[in-house]
Amino acid sequence: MGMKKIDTPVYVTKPFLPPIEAYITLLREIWDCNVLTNNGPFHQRLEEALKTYLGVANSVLFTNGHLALESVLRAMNLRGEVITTPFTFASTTHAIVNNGLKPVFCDINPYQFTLDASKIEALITDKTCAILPVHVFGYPCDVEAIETLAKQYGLKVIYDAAHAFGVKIKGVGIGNYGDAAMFSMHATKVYNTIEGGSITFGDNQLKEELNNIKNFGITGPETVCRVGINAKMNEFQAAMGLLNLQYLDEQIKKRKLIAEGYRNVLKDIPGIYYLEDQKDITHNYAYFPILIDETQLGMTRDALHEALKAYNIFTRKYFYPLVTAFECYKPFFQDAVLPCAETIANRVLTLPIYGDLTPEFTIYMGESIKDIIKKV
Ligand code: T4K
Repeated sequence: MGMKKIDTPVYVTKPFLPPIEAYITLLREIWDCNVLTNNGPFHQRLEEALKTYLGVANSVLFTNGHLALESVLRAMNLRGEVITTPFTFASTTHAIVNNGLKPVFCDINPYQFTLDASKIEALITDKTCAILPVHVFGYPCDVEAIETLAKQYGLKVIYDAAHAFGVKIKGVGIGNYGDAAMFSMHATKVYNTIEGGSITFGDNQLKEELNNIKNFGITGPETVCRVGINAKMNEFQAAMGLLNLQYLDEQIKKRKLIAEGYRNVLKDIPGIYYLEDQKDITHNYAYFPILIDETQLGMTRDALHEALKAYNIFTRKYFYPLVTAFECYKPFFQDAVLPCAETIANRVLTLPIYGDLTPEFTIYMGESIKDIIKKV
């Protein structure tokens, strides 16, 4: 007799939605004032609210995280090579390439899966203009080492903080590091504006540039100063964002319980490794990545991923394959030396984590995995 299985599928994430009545109240305000987009009142309120929540000097909103990242690279007028990580979502690299820049891939460290800061310097050439690290899964990069290098070589640092909304280093909002940081507020994230993105930064000049780029380069009713794009956040997104911000701390607390639950059940399973909370870091529990040691577990990552489906658990292989293995990049990056990133990509699995999951589910996860390995 097998164990009892849950009857509804559990996916890697489930978007947070506020009570519908509360959203309808805000929708009425949109109906009353008839401004649907183009820097409307909710947009302005959300920009202020995010500055406070993230503890940053500036926040410029975008319709999604990807266009935010593309826009900030454009605003900085970069030319040449950008050192970045292959262990990320395609968006990071696409933002570089869509700006006519060349990505140079640096290996990651095996502990937090972020850029291995000790390997960056060897990749710097006279063409290097910037470093684009990713706080992957919400775990902070080695911001101090990166800043030291950037200062020494006069490079810009733009953090892809897509996963890191609300994360703090020694109490300082993670958006304060580097020349700019991009937060994704996509439905699948800890905090969502349906789709959305924000660029945070210190330099006030960047604000005008970003606002200009995201609105076609328009500077006045009859003037267009540059070749811009349309990447504006609309009022429906901004209203959702304002509302969701009220629930965020509670959601993060619930996620923390899930992370603790997982650690508790997984600690006894040889061959499964997970990340611990780090000293001095306020985590957001955006993702729960695990690493599979095939020999110890007695099965591969892929086999576990498949087997869990029979238990109605749908994990994801974030981030496999590496960006350098994608069809559109593979021919150009055959020579990149990325042993650690390759190992991690081959072993990683991200488990479901979101506020609506119950601690009981983490027990079910442990039992399911044990049931699976018992059978191999
Ligand atoms: N940089 C990094 C490092 C990123 O990870 C991302 C995005 C970006 C930049 C770009 O930011 P955005 O432009 O997206 O703001 C998802 C997200 O679409 C994407 O935002 C995210 N990273 C990436 C890691 O994950 P997919 O293709 O894996 O999503 P999808 O549709 O398979 O959704 C995952 C699961 O979530 C589904 O199995 C079910 C559930 N789900 C999803 C959606 C959208 C729902 O239940 N309801 C929903 O509405 O990319």
